[in-house]
Amino acid sequence: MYPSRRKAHPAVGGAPSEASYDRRRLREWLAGEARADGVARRDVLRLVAAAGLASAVPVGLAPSPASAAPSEAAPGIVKPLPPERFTIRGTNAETRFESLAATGHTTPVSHFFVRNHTATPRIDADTWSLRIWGDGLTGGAREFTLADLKRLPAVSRTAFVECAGNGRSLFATQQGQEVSGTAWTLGAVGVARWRGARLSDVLRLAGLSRRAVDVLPRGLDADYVTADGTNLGRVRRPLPLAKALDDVILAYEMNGAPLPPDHGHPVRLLAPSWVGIASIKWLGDIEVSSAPLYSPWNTDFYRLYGDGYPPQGSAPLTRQTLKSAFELPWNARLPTGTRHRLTGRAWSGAAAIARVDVSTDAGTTWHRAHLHDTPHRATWTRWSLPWHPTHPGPTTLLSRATDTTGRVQPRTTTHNTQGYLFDAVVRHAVTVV
Ligand SMILES: Nc1nc2c(c(=O)[nH]1)N[C@H]1C(S)=C(S)[C@@H](COP(=O)(O)O)O[C@H]1N2
Ligand SMILES: [Mo]
Repeated sequence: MYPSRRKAHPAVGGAPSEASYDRRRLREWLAGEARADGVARRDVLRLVAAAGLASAVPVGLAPSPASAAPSEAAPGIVKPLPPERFTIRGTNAETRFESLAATGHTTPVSHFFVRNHTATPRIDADTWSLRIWGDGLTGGAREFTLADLKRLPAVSRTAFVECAGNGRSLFATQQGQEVSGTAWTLGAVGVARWRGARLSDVLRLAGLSRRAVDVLPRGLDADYVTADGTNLGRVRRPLPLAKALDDVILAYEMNGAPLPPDHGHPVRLLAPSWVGIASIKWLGDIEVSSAPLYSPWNTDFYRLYGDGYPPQGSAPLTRQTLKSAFELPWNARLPTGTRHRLTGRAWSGAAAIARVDVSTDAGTTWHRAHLHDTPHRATWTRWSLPWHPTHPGPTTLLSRATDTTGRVQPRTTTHNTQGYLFDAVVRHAVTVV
Protein backbone atom coordinates (compact mmCIF):
# COMPACT_ATOMS: atom_id res chain seq x y z
CA MET A 1 0.00 0.00 0.00
CA TYR A 2 2.29 2.73 1.26
CA PRO A 3 5.60 1.01 1.91
CA SER A 4 7.79 3.22 4.02
CA ARG A 5 10.58 4.68 1.98
CA ARG A 6 14.02 4.00 3.44
CA LYS A 7 17.56 5.09 2.85
CA ALA A 8 20.63 3.20 3.92
CA HIS A 9 21.91 4.44 7.24
CA PRO A 10 24.70 3.26 9.45
CA ALA A 11 23.33 1.06 12.20
CA VAL A 12 22.97 2.80 15.51
CA GLY A 13 23.52 0.75 18.65
CA GLY A 14 21.20 1.34 21.59
CA ALA A 15 18.58 4.06 21.90
CA PRO A 16 19.59 7.44 20.46
CA SER A 17 18.71 10.57 22.39
CA GLU A 18 15.77 12.64 21.14
CA ALA A 19 18.18 15.42 20.13
CA SER A 20 20.58 13.28 18.10
CA TYR A 21 17.62 11.65 16.41
CA ASP A 22 16.18 15.00 15.41
CA ARG A 23 19.55 16.20 14.13
CA ARG A 24 19.86 13.16 11.91
CA ARG A 25 16.33 13.62 10.62
CA LEU A 26 17.03 17.27 9.88
CA ARG A 27 20.17 16.38 7.89
CA GLU A 28 18.19 13.96 5.77
CA TRP A 29 15.49 16.50 5.29
CA LEU A 30 18.06 19.06 4.11
CA ALA A 31 19.58 16.50 1.78
CA GLY A 32 16.14 16.15 0.19
CA GLU A 33 15.81 12.54 1.28
CA ALA A 34 12.76 12.94 3.42
CA ARG A 35 9.69 11.92 1.53
CA ALA A 36 6.25 11.21 2.79
CA ASP A 37 5.84 7.61 1.66
CA GLY A 38 6.07 8.50 -2.00
CA VAL A 39 4.43 11.90 -1.67
CA ALA A 40 7.06 14.55 -2.34
CA ARG A 41 7.50 17.22 0.29
CA ARG A 42 6.66 20.11 -2.06
CA ASP A 43 3.45 18.35 -3.13
CA VAL A 44 2.30 17.94 0.43
CA LEU A 45 3.20 21.55 1.18
CA ARG A 46 1.09 22.60 -1.77
CA LEU A 47 -1.74 20.41 -0.50
CA VAL A 48 -1.46 21.87 2.96
CA ALA A 49 -1.63 25.35 1.51
CA ALA A 50 -4.61 24.54 -0.72
CA ALA A 51 -6.59 22.51 1.79
CA GLY A 52 -5.65 24.44 4.87
CA LEU A 53 -6.26 28.02 3.88
CA ALA A 54 -9.82 27.20 2.94
CA SER A 55 -10.45 26.49 6.60
CA ALA A 56 -8.21 29.24 7.93
CA VAL A 57 -9.59 31.48 10.63
CA PRO A 58 -10.58 34.85 9.22
CA VAL A 59 -8.41 37.50 10.81
CA GLY A 60 -10.29 39.45 13.45
CA LEU A 61 -13.02 36.89 14.11
CA ALA A 62 -13.78 36.47 17.79
CA PRO A 63 -13.15 32.93 19.05
CA SER A 64 -16.40 30.96 18.69
CA PRO A 65 -18.93 32.79 20.84
CA ALA A 66 -21.36 30.39 22.50
CA SER A 67 -24.26 31.75 20.45
CA ALA A 68 -22.67 30.48 17.23
CA ALA A 69 -22.44 26.88 18.47
CA PRO A 70 -23.26 24.41 15.70
CA SER A 71 -25.81 21.93 16.94
CA GLU A 72 -25.45 19.01 14.59
CA ALA A 73 -23.12 16.18 15.58
CA ALA A 74 -19.75 15.75 13.93
CA PRO A 75 -20.00 12.98 11.35
CA GLY A 76 -18.01 9.98 12.47
CA ILE A 77 -18.00 10.61 16.21
CA VAL A 78 -19.93 8.01 18.18
CA LYS A 79 -20.48 9.58 21.62
CA PRO A 80 -23.06 12.30 22.31
CA LEU A 81 -21.78 15.86 21.78
CA PRO A 82 -24.14 18.16 23.68
CA PRO A 83 -23.59 21.80 22.60
CA GLU A 84 -23.02 22.96 26.17
CA ARG A 85 -19.90 20.78 26.29
CA PHE A 86 -18.62 20.65 22.71
CA THR A 87 -18.07 22.82 19.66
CA ILE A 88 -18.10 20.80 16.44
CA ARG A 89 -15.24 21.57 14.07
CA GLY A 90 -15.54 19.41 10.97
CA THR A 91 -14.78 15.80 11.94
CA ASN A 92 -13.63 16.98 15.38
CA ALA A 93 -15.26 18.07 18.63
CA GLU A 94 -13.65 20.71 20.86
CA THR A 95 -14.36 20.73 24.59
CA ARG A 96 -15.83 24.00 25.87
CA PHE A 97 -13.27 24.91 28.46
CA GLU A 98 -15.93 26.38 30.75
CA SER A 99 -17.65 22.97 30.93
CA LEU A 100 -14.53 21.57 32.64
CA ALA A 101 -15.45 23.56 35.76
CA ALA A 102 -17.91 20.76 36.55
CA THR A 103 -15.20 18.08 36.26
CA GLY A 104 -12.35 17.06 38.53
CA HIS A 105 -8.67 16.69 37.76
CA THR A 106 -9.38 14.11 35.07
CA THR A 107 -11.69 14.73 32.13
CA PRO A 108 -14.63 12.33 31.84
CA VAL A 109 -15.21 10.80 28.41
CA SER A 110 -18.43 12.84 28.32
CA HIS A 111 -16.28 16.02 28.13
CA PHE A 112 -13.13 14.80 26.36
CA PHE A 113 -12.31 16.42 22.98
CA VAL A 114 -12.15 14.25 19.85
CA ARG A 115 -9.72 14.78 17.00
CA ASN A 116 -10.48 12.46 14.09
CA HIS A 117 -8.76 12.70 10.72
CA THR A 118 -11.62 10.64 9.27
CA ALA A 119 -14.18 8.79 11.40
CA THR A 120 -14.27 6.57 14.47
CA PRO A 121 -14.01 2.93 13.31
CA ARG A 122 -15.89 0.20 15.21
CA ILE A 123 -13.39 -2.50 16.14
CA ASP A 124 -14.15 -5.82 17.81
CA ALA A 125 -11.77 -6.23 20.76
CA ASP A 126 -12.18 -10.03 20.70
CA THR A 127 -10.81 -10.45 17.20
CA TRP A 128 -8.39 -7.49 17.29
CA SER A 129 -4.67 -8.04 17.40
CA LEU A 130 -1.59 -5.83 17.19
CA ARG A 131 1.09 -6.74 14.68
CA ILE A 132 4.71 -5.80 15.41
CA TRP A 133 6.97 -6.14 12.38
CA GLY A 134 9.98 -4.73 10.58
CA ASP A 135 13.74 -5.00 10.13
CA GLY A 136 14.32 -3.57 13.59
CA LEU A 137 13.27 -6.91 15.07
CA THR A 138 15.60 -9.85 15.56
CA GLY A 139 13.03 -12.30 14.20
CA GLY A 140 9.77 -12.24 12.29
CA ALA A 141 6.55 -10.35 12.92
CA ARG A 142 4.64 -10.96 16.19
CA GLU A 143 0.94 -10.63 16.98
CA PHE A 144 -0.47 -9.59 20.36
CA THR A 145 -4.13 -10.00 21.24
CA LEU A 146 -5.79 -7.81 23.85
CA ALA A 147 -5.58 -10.75 26.28
CA ASP A 148 -1.82 -10.95 25.60
CA LEU A 149 -1.42 -7.26 26.44
CA LYS A 150 -3.49 -7.64 29.61
CA ARG A 151 -1.25 -10.47 30.80
CA LEU A 152 1.71 -8.06 30.86
CA PRO A 153 2.34 -5.81 33.89
CA ALA A 154 -0.16 -2.93 33.76
CA VAL A 155 0.91 0.66 34.30
CA SER A 156 -1.35 3.64 35.04
CA ARG A 157 -0.56 7.21 34.18
CA THR A 158 -2.51 10.45 34.46
CA ALA A 159 -1.65 12.46 31.36
CA PHE A 160 -3.06 14.98 28.94
CA VAL A 161 -3.70 14.43 25.29
CA GLU A 162 -3.47 17.80 23.57
CA CYS A 163 -3.61 18.54 19.87
CA ALA A 164 -0.52 20.34 18.52
CA GLY A 165 -2.95 22.90 17.07
CA ASN A 166 -4.75 23.64 20.34
CA GLY A 167 -5.15 27.42 20.61
CA ARG A 168 -4.61 27.82 16.85
CA SER A 169 -7.41 30.38 16.36
CA LEU A 170 -5.58 32.74 18.74
CA PHE A 171 -2.93 33.33 16.06
CA ALA A 172 -5.66 35.11 14.10
CA THR A 173 -7.72 36.66 16.89
CA GLN A 174 -4.81 37.87 19.04
CA GLN A 175 -1.96 38.29 16.59
CA GLY A 176 -3.79 39.02 13.32
CA GLN A 177 -1.96 36.16 11.58
CA GLU A 178 -3.30 33.68 9.09
CA VAL A 179 -2.73 30.00 9.78
CA SER A 180 -4.16 26.80 8.30
CA GLY A 181 -5.95 23.97 10.10
CA THR A 182 -8.81 23.35 12.52
CA ALA A 183 -9.66 26.61 14.30
CA TRP A 184 -9.46 25.32 17.88
CA THR A 185 -9.75 27.77 20.76
CA LEU A 186 -8.29 26.19 23.94
CA GLY A 187 -10.38 23.02 24.30
CA ALA A 188 -8.38 20.53 22.22
CA VAL A 189 -6.95 19.09 25.42
CA GLY A 190 -8.10 16.64 28.09
CA VAL A 191 -6.54 14.71 30.96
CA ALA A 192 -7.32 11.06 31.66
CA ARG A 193 -6.03 8.21 33.75
CA TRP A 194 -4.65 5.80 31.16
CA ARG A 195 -3.91 2.16 31.91
CA GLY A 196 -2.21 -0.41 29.76
CA ALA A 197 0.96 -2.29 28.91
CA ARG A 198 4.32 -0.64 28.45
CA LEU A 199 5.29 -0.32 24.79
CA SER A 200 8.85 -1.17 25.86
CA ASP A 201 7.71 -4.55 27.27
CA VAL A 202 5.90 -5.41 24.05
CA LEU A 203 8.83 -4.35 21.84
CA ARG A 204 11.26 -6.42 23.88
CA LEU A 205 8.95 -9.45 23.74
CA ALA A 206 8.73 -9.01 19.99
CA GLY A 207 12.53 -9.20 19.81
CA LEU A 208 13.93 -5.70 19.53
CA SER A 209 17.18 -5.52 17.57
CA ARG A 210 20.07 -3.32 18.69
CA ARG A 211 19.82 -1.69 15.26
CA ALA A 212 16.26 -0.38 15.77
CA VAL A 213 15.91 3.42 15.75
CA ASP A 214 12.26 4.20 14.96
CA VAL A 215 8.83 2.70 15.45
CA LEU A 216 5.83 3.59 13.29
CA PRO A 217 2.45 3.00 14.96
CA ARG A 218 -0.46 3.04 12.52
CA GLY A 219 -4.19 3.39 13.11
CA LEU A 220 -6.99 1.19 11.77
CA ASP A 221 -9.18 4.14 10.79
CA ALA A 222 -9.72 4.85 7.09
CA ASP A 223 -7.07 6.37 4.82
CA TYR A 224 -6.75 10.12 5.20
CA VAL A 225 -7.58 11.85 1.92
CA THR A 226 -6.75 15.56 1.65
CA ALA A 227 -9.24 18.14 0.39
CA ASP A 228 -7.87 17.90 -3.16
CA GLY A 229 -8.12 14.11 -3.22
CA THR A 230 -4.58 12.96 -2.39
CA ASN A 231 -4.61 9.76 -0.36
CA LEU A 232 -1.98 9.98 2.39
CA GLY A 233 -2.75 6.50 3.68
CA ARG A 234 -3.59 5.57 7.24
CA VAL A 235 -2.79 7.90 10.12
CA ARG A 236 0.71 7.06 11.31
CA ARG A 237 3.60 8.97 12.77
CA PRO A 238 7.12 7.73 13.49
CA LEU A 239 8.23 7.74 17.09
CA PRO A 240 11.92 7.66 18.02
CA LEU A 241 12.90 4.55 19.93
CA ALA A 242 14.16 6.71 22.81
CA LYS A 243 10.59 7.86 23.49
CA ALA A 244 9.03 4.48 22.69
CA LEU A 245 11.19 2.80 25.35
CA ASP A 246 10.76 5.61 27.88
CA ASP A 247 7.16 6.11 28.98
CA VAL A 248 4.80 5.19 26.13
CA ILE A 249 1.77 3.06 27.05
CA LEU A 250 -0.39 0.77 24.93
CA ALA A 251 -3.54 1.97 26.68
CA TYR A 252 -6.65 -0.20 26.87
CA GLU A 253 -8.35 1.74 29.70
CA MET A 254 -9.32 5.39 30.06
CA ASN A 255 -10.50 6.59 33.49
CA GLY A 256 -10.97 3.03 34.74
CA ALA A 257 -13.11 1.73 31.86
CA PRO A 258 -12.29 0.13 28.50
CA LEU A 259 -11.27 2.74 25.93
CA PRO A 260 -14.42 4.13 24.30
CA PRO A 261 -14.73 3.97 20.49
CA ASP A 262 -13.87 7.63 19.84
CA HIS A 263 -10.66 7.52 21.88
CA GLY A 264 -9.09 4.47 20.28
CA HIS A 265 -10.92 1.29 21.27
CA PRO A 266 -9.57 -1.27 21.88
CA VAL A 267 -5.98 0.03 22.17
CA ARG A 268 -4.29 3.37 21.57
CA LEU A 269 -0.80 4.62 22.11
CA LEU A 270 -0.32 7.18 24.86
CA ALA A 271 2.85 9.25 24.52
CA PRO A 272 2.90 11.43 27.67
CA SER A 273 3.72 15.15 27.22
CA TRP A 274 4.00 14.88 23.43
CA VAL A 275 1.72 16.44 20.81
CA GLY A 276 -1.56 14.51 20.44
CA ILE A 277 -0.69 13.05 17.03
CA ALA A 278 1.94 10.87 18.76
CA SER A 279 -0.86 9.06 20.60
CA ILE A 280 -2.16 6.96 17.70
CA LYS A 281 -5.70 5.65 18.25
CA TRP A 282 -7.17 2.30 17.08
CA LEU A 283 -3.70 0.86 16.87
CA GLY A 284 -3.34 -1.85 14.23
CA ASP A 285 0.37 -2.38 13.71
CA ILE A 286 3.76 -1.01 14.65
CA GLU A 287 6.69 -1.14 12.27
CA VAL A 288 10.07 -1.34 13.99
CA SER A 289 12.81 0.00 11.77
CA SER A 290 16.61 0.11 11.68
CA ALA A 291 16.42 3.35 9.65
CA PRO A 292 14.55 6.57 10.40
CA LEU A 293 11.00 6.50 9.05
CA TYR A 294 8.86 9.21 7.53
CA SER A 295 5.19 9.86 7.05
CA PRO A 296 3.36 13.08 6.15
CA TRP A 297 2.74 13.41 9.90
CA ASN A 298 6.41 14.01 10.71
CA THR A 299 7.63 15.66 7.51
CA ASP A 300 5.04 18.17 6.41
CA PHE A 301 2.54 18.25 9.23
CA TYR A 302 3.69 18.78 12.80
CA ARG A 303 6.78 20.83 11.99
CA LEU A 304 7.01 24.59 12.26
CA TYR A 305 7.17 26.47 8.96
CA GLY A 306 7.28 30.22 8.54
CA ASP A 307 9.53 33.26 8.63
CA GLY A 308 11.00 32.37 12.01
CA TYR A 309 11.96 28.87 10.89
CA PRO A 310 14.35 27.24 8.43
CA PRO A 311 12.92 26.61 4.93
CA GLN A 312 12.78 22.87 5.58
CA GLY A 313 10.82 23.53 8.75
CA SER A 314 11.71 22.82 12.35
CA ALA A 315 12.51 19.35 13.61
CA PRO A 316 9.37 17.21 14.01
CA LEU A 317 7.33 18.39 16.99
CA THR A 318 7.76 16.37 20.15
CA ARG A 319 6.70 17.86 23.50
CA GLN A 320 3.67 20.03 23.96
CA THR A 321 4.11 23.64 25.00
CA LEU A 322 2.98 25.71 28.01
CA LYS A 323 -0.61 26.97 28.38
CA SER A 324 -3.26 28.13 30.81
CA ALA A 325 -6.97 28.78 30.39
CA PHE A 326 -9.96 30.14 32.29
CA GLU A 327 -13.02 27.94 32.81
CA LEU A 328 -15.19 30.73 31.45
CA PRO A 329 -17.02 31.22 28.15
CA TRP A 330 -15.60 33.79 25.75
CA ASN A 331 -17.26 37.15 26.44
CA ALA A 332 -18.69 35.88 29.75
CA ARG A 333 -20.88 38.36 31.64
CA LEU A 334 -20.07 38.63 35.34
CA PRO A 335 -22.22 40.62 37.78
CA THR A 336 -20.55 43.52 39.55
CA GLY A 337 -20.40 43.82 43.33
CA THR A 338 -20.13 40.04 43.89
CA ARG A 339 -17.13 37.96 44.83
CA HIS A 340 -16.34 35.60 41.96
CA ARG A 341 -14.02 32.67 41.99
CA LEU A 342 -12.07 32.64 38.76
CA THR A 343 -10.93 29.08 37.99
CA GLY A 344 -8.74 27.55 35.36
CA ARG A 345 -6.08 25.01 34.47
CA ALA A 346 -2.41 25.24 33.47
CA TRP A 347 -0.15 22.62 31.89
CA SER A 348 3.23 22.20 30.27
CA GLY A 349 4.80 19.52 28.10
CA ALA A 350 8.19 20.20 29.65
CA ALA A 351 7.63 20.03 33.40
CA ALA A 352 5.22 20.54 36.28
CA ILE A 353 3.53 23.92 36.75
CA ALA A 354 5.34 26.15 39.24
CA ARG A 355 2.91 29.10 39.46
CA VAL A 356 0.06 30.86 37.71
CA ASP A 357 -0.44 34.63 37.77
CA VAL A 358 -3.74 36.25 36.89
CA SER A 359 -4.61 39.77 35.80
CA THR A 360 -8.18 41.10 35.85
CA ASP A 361 -7.24 44.50 34.40
CA ALA A 362 -5.78 43.59 31.01
CA GLY A 363 -2.26 43.06 32.38
CA THR A 364 -1.72 46.14 34.54
CA THR A 365 -1.61 44.25 37.84
CA TRP A 366 -1.00 40.57 38.52
CA HIS A 367 -2.02 38.29 41.39
CA ARG A 368 -0.68 34.86 42.19
CA ALA A 369 -3.39 32.21 41.82
CA HIS A 370 -3.93 29.35 44.29
CA LEU A 371 -2.95 25.94 42.96
CA HIS A 372 -5.39 23.14 43.74
CA ASP A 373 -3.42 20.09 42.65
CA THR A 374 0.07 18.97 43.47
CA PRO A 375 1.70 19.86 40.15
CA HIS A 376 3.01 16.94 38.10
CA ARG A 377 4.50 16.74 34.65
CA ALA A 378 2.34 15.47 31.77
CA THR A 379 -0.85 16.68 33.41
CA TRP A 380 -2.52 19.96 34.33
CA THR A 381 -2.87 21.84 37.59
CA ARG A 382 -6.14 23.50 38.58
CA TRP A 383 -5.93 27.05 39.93
CA SER A 384 -8.26 29.77 41.22
CA LEU A 385 -8.34 33.39 42.23
CA PRO A 386 -11.11 35.34 43.97
CA TRP A 387 -12.23 38.47 42.10
CA HIS A 388 -14.58 41.19 43.26
CA PRO A 389 -15.23 43.46 40.28
CA THR A 390 -16.55 46.90 41.24
CA HIS A 391 -16.84 48.70 37.89
CA PRO A 392 -19.19 47.57 35.13
CA GLY A 393 -17.85 47.39 31.61
CA PRO A 394 -15.65 45.25 29.40
CA THR A 395 -12.30 44.02 30.66
CA THR A 396 -9.70 41.43 29.76
CA LEU A 397 -8.68 38.54 31.98
CA LEU A 398 -5.18 37.11 31.58
CA SER A 399 -3.52 34.06 33.06
CA ARG A 400 0.19 33.40 32.82
CA ALA A 401 1.69 30.04 33.75
CA THR A 402 5.28 29.33 34.72
CA ASP A 403 6.64 25.78 34.76
CA THR A 404 9.40 24.35 36.94
CA THR A 405 11.97 24.79 34.15
CA GLY A 406 11.38 28.54 34.62
CA ARG A 407 9.57 28.93 31.33
CA VAL A 408 6.83 31.59 31.36
CA GLN A 409 4.02 32.05 28.86
CA PRO A 410 5.19 34.82 26.49
CA ARG A 411 3.21 37.81 25.22
CA THR A 412 3.16 36.47 21.68
CA THR A 413 3.95 33.21 19.90
CA THR A 414 6.24 33.23 16.85
CA HIS A 415 4.02 32.66 13.83
CA ASN A 416 4.09 29.30 12.06
CA THR A 417 1.98 28.62 8.98
CA GLN A 418 0.08 25.66 10.42
CA GLY A 419 -0.62 27.34 13.75
CA TYR A 420 0.99 24.81 16.07
CA LEU A 421 2.09 25.18 19.70
CA PHE A 422 0.39 28.48 20.58
CA ASP A 423 1.77 29.35 24.01
CA ALA A 424 1.17 33.08 24.47
CA VAL A 425 -0.84 34.56 27.32
CA VAL A 426 -4.48 34.45 26.19
CA ARG A 427 -6.51 37.64 26.42
CA HIS A 428 -9.92 36.49 27.64
CA ALA A 429 -12.58 39.16 27.10
CA VAL A 430 -15.37 39.42 29.70
CA THR A 431 -17.95 42.04 30.59
CA VAL A 432 -18.78 43.11 34.12
CA VAL A 433 -22.50 43.91 34.25
N1 LIG B 1 -5.57 6.54 14.25
C1 LIG B 1 -5.64 7.84 14.58
N2 LIG B 1 -4.98 8.26 15.67
C2 LIG B 1 -5.03 9.55 16.03
C3 LIG B 1 -5.75 10.50 15.26
C4 LIG B 1 -6.48 10.02 14.14
O1 LIG B 1 -7.20 10.76 13.44
N3 LIG B 1 -6.40 8.68 13.82
N4 LIG B 1 -5.71 11.83 15.61
C5 LIG B 1 -4.53 12.23 16.40
C6 LIG B 1 -4.59 13.59 16.89
S1 LIG B 1 -4.17 14.80 15.76
C7 LIG B 1 -4.88 13.88 18.20
S2 LIG B 1 -4.82 15.48 18.76
C8 LIG B 1 -5.28 12.82 19.16
C9 LIG B 1 -6.67 13.12 19.74
O2 LIG B 1 -7.04 12.14 20.67
P1 LIG B 1 -8.56 12.08 21.17
O3 LIG B 1 -9.46 12.09 19.97
O4 LIG B 1 -8.67 10.84 22.00
O5 LIG B 1 -8.81 13.31 22.02
O6 LIG B 1 -5.33 11.54 18.54
C10 LIG B 1 -4.32 11.30 17.59
N5 LIG B 1 -4.37 9.93 17.16
MO1 LIG C 1 -3.89 16.73 16.93
